[in-house]
Amino acid sequence: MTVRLADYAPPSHLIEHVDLSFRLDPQATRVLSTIRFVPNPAAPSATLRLNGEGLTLIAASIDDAPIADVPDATGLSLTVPPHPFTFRAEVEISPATNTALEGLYMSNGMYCTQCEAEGFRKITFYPDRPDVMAPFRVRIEGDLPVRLSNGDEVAPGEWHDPWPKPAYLFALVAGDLVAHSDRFVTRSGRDVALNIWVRKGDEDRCAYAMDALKRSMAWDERVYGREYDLSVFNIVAVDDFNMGAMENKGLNIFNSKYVLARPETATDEDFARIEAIIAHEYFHNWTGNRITCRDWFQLCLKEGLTVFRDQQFSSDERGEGVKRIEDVLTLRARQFREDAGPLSHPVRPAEYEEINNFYTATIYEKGAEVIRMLRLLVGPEAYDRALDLYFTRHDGQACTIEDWLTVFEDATGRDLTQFARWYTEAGTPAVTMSEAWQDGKLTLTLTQAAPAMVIPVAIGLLAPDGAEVLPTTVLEMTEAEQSFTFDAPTRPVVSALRGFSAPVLLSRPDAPEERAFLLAHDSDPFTRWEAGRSLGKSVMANVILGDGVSTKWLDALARLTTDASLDPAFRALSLRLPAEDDMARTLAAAGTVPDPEALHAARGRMAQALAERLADDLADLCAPVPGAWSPDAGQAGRRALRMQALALHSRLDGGAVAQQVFDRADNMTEEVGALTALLEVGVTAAADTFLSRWRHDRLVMDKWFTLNVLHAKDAPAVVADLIRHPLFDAANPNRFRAVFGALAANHAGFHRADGAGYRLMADALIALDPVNPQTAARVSSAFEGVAIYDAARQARMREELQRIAVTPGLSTDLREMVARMLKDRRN
Ligand code: B3K
Ligand code: ZN
Repeated sequence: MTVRLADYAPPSHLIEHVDLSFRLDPQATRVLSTIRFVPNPAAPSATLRLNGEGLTLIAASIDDAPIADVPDATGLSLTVPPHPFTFRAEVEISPATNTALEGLYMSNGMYCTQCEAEGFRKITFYPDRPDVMAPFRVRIEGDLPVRLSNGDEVAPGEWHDPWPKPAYLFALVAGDLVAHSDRFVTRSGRDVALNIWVRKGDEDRCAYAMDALKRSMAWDERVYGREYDLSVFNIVAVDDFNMGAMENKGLNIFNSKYVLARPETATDEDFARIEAIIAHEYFHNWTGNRITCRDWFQLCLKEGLTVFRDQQFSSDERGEGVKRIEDVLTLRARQFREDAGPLSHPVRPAEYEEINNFYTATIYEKGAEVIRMLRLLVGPEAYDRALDLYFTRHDGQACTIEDWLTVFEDATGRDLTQFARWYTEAGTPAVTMSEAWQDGKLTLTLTQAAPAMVIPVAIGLLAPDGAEVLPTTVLEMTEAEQSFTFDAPTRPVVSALRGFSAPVLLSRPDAPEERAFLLAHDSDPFTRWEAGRSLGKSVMANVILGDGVSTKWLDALARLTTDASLDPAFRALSLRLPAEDDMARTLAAAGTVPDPEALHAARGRMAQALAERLADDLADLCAPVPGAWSPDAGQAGRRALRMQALALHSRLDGGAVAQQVFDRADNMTEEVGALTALLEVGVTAAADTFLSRWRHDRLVMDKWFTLNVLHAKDAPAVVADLIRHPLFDAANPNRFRAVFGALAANHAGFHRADGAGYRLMADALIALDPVNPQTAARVSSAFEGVAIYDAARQARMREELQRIAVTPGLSTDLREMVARMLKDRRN
């Protein structure tokens, strides 16, 4: 059934209070609910519709009078009195057989929940929509020692959450768990107990997440003036989880992958991601929980804002320039890709079949970009004022994007009617920039297609000696074509879209010399890196056509890589060649059909040429990182550069140095880096060593599965083998993604001409769908690039999508995804 924003209607009833009792049992958990309903004067109705799915109704009553109404497949319709009343129900559910991991389910003997977006209806009958908010009291009966829910614990296994919340923020956990505990005193003096609950044996992997949590709490007080509002904050690590983590009020539930870390088991990237996700979920306490969404179309209200906040936090903690480049890499790899294909949708969509399919890069990452632009346009002080107003005006409410924009209009006096298009228009705007220099004046002309968006284009001007003659200045584009003029006695070089000031595709006349100049001189880290990236892409395009690898590019990159005055993290990022998937889309946008094998070969030739060019410097660059191991950004950057250099070195010595690094590694970053370098040059024995070292560690084994597929010469053959491995478990989302996410990420392997990659992927999705539709639907976006490839590959991909589409009993989740991808017929 299609759900439309235009059909939104307020709830017929509001809730004063909810009381829940759980009698836990793997196959027959009883849930008793007592709900005090009050008619909503804004939408009076004599009937009340409650959502409910897969529930066995034992008994129900209204004001103690038993009801005879019978539930249908999606809920229960009640005839209700015109005054406040109490609804009671007892239902039975079976957490042990809930493999979809939505609602109440079990993971390694522990009970846990996932309710966002619509999982609460699998726990009991309820108006499961975000604009119905209520305080909850929860009692958990059972013999498990640790029983947790939202809010503060009022008696053992009994919890009270005074903050009204929608059902999607409800959580329950029960298990034989141990806590890593600490405290945080808020700036107004509230003493908060902090606990990270894990399975026995994982206690020594919690310290970093705890540290990140305390830094997040302090940062939100300092930067946004937001304090925590309960006396306890619990985090639980769960092995079977469909996504990264969940911001349930006072009880965040995390995929164990984004909590557990020790230097020997987690890479620097894992540490950075843990820090960002811990912050993200914590920040939701204000942007999501205290102020929530009126309906799921407004999802970006909480997600875009919270991603923006976690990006600001990581940027403050780890350094702005490098963080921005990393964020743009993710944005382009995921969101630009999504926006260029059949799954493209606006930041605020107008309709959906299954809301879980809309937890996308567009809602999250583009949603954050829109807020970044807003802040750039109004300035940081006005942004802070608007946010203060947002928190005071809307605390305790379920809001819309209109509410959000109105706050900015009221706080700044600015009209945001045109800016609001960023929320309703799908697709990545294309901007062209041309320049003319005459009579001591430089004129920049910018164009965009209709309808014109508000696009902040940050620029700087550099003199021929590299000195900055115009510091960063924001040009505000509001029309289809606009010119801006600057005094310039000598012709300057334009550094454009500094800091990636807008999520657009900027094209400029091709001028390799200017890009080489910017790569050498630009003071803005993003545009400097971008200059190198676009040079790299044009080199790759030429290499595909049979050219040699440009020596100018090699020289420029070698100079930058060996410039010890530059941040190693920046050098490591610059040394990373454009990804094949990114390059494929770049070629397609320019009208060339990408050939995955040719692309892979070209990238390999560039890496080989780079290794040869840097031969004399690689030994130095591969030298151990000095000092005791620490997860900080400085050391992580040094390790990143070292690992890049090691991969190049392997191309010259067949992996000899990488093997030494692998054998001696005392941290996972270097162990994985060295293994990657070895696999890339075909030394697979190290993968066996890795397996025997780590076979009992589930999170590290996910890495082993991924690396084997990602660096395979013949990914489909490797995947076909791995899914028969005793440690493969399709029902565990981390393991499934470790293999099939990696298959999709191995560009040449997935797109193998005979279609073996497509077939394996489709087989896996068909098999997973009845078990876990959410994860199946998520991974199916592997096919979203369908229309950019040659006719034969397109036909093979469509054949597989079609085969999925006609599978009997397909979930709404996967059906919607496949139908959208099959509609794509642009070629
Ligand atoms: N809000 C959750 C995501 C829920 C996904 C539901 N399919 C995590 C987050 O964004 O913080
Ligand atoms: Zn979020």
